[in-house]
Amino acid sequence: MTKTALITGVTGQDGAYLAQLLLEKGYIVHGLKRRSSSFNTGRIEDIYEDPHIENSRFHLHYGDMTDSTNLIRIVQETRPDEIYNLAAQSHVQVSFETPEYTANADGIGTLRLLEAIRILGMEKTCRFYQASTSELYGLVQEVPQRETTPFYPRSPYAAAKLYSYWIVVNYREAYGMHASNGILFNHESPLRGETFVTRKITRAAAAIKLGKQKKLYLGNLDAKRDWGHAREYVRGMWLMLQQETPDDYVLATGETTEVRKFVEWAFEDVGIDLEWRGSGVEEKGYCKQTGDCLVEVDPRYFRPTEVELLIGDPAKAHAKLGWKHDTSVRDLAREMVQADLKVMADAPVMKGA
Ligand code: NDP
Ligand code: GDR
Repeated sequence: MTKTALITGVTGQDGAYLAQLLLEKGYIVHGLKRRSSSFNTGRIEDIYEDPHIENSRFHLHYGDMTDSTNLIRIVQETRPDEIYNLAAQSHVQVSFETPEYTANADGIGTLRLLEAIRILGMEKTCRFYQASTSELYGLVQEVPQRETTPFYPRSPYAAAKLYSYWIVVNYREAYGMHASNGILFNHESPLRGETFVTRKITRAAAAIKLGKQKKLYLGNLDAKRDWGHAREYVRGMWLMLQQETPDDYVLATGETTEVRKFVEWAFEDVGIDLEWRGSGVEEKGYCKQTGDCLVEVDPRYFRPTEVELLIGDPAKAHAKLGWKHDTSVRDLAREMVQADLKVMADAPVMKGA
């Protein structure tokens, strides 16, 4: 029988990969899309179908995680077998600027969706995936981080996601819902938002190479992240909802890399040799041997509280879901740089640095 899925956050990085995967598997896919004054469906252009064509399997609905009645109506109309809750204000630094909105969309938004399922009496027919995050671990308590590691959120974003994590566990236990948390470590791709650090770096390296940008300013270069490929992580989301019983799983590569290393790789991949100049207060950043510094640290990108080290242990997902990552972080960087060289070739010269 054809399954129906509802994806919130379908216009984001993960939403686009997940929608594609589910369509390939024969699902009917409904996506929640925010009204925006500018175009926000670029990532799903390839799978978009004209709603007028017969037997279309991909449908978009206007909605917002801050609007209960709209969520209830969309769940009622679409009657999904599976809901993937990916919508969120997902930028950690921005959450310090917009903490209340982040709590509303990323925390209470999850509750609104779970309540929609309950109000419609779908607790036993609709499976639920929650986009939980390695940011829950925050201040290091244990490495590598696994499902049993204590949480210590370090941002309004992580605190809002902590609420969502626990409300999902609670609804599972209270109402017998098939609701699972995927505790996903950072995952990137050519579709990654331009202000997350990997994409900011690969985009800038490409633009600098093509003479369209002069300099890249970054924040904390010492932070370490466990970076995997988004396409592989959405498969893990799907696998969680195919299990007989719901549960919570870490998806990670088990390898961690400094932001500064990612910078070195990206510039290496566009053929620019950089060397580190200065140290301590003299610290200047990455410069060309003969002259200008191309990458500099700007404290405006430091966070009030930082998550210094993330490295995940995906053993449970390996054993129970049969999930594992394939793409190494080095290959991921290469793929993103190659994609950005194409994107930036058609881009105008960037204003400012
Ligand atoms: P993106 O930022 O790329 O996408 C977020 C999506 O949520 C977009 O479609 C966005 O819409 C939508 N959205 C934001 N606010 C609202 C709202 N109020 N109502 C409805 N939709 C909204 O994130 P990713 O794809 O990278 O991540 C997907 C989810 O997984 C997020 O919840 C994120 O927090 C979480 N996560 C991500 C990880 C990662 O490394 N990528 C790791 C762990 C968890 P629009 O396009 O209009 O902005
Ligand atoms: P993160 O991703 O906060 O881990 O959240 P991000 O790429 O924003 O930052 C990673 C690390 O890089 C440091 N950094 C910078 N970050 C940004 N954005 N811009 C910079 O200029 C910069 N310079 C250094 C950061 O301080 C940080 O340590 C992502 C999001 O996708 C979340 O939604 C998700 O939950 C987590 O990953 C897992």
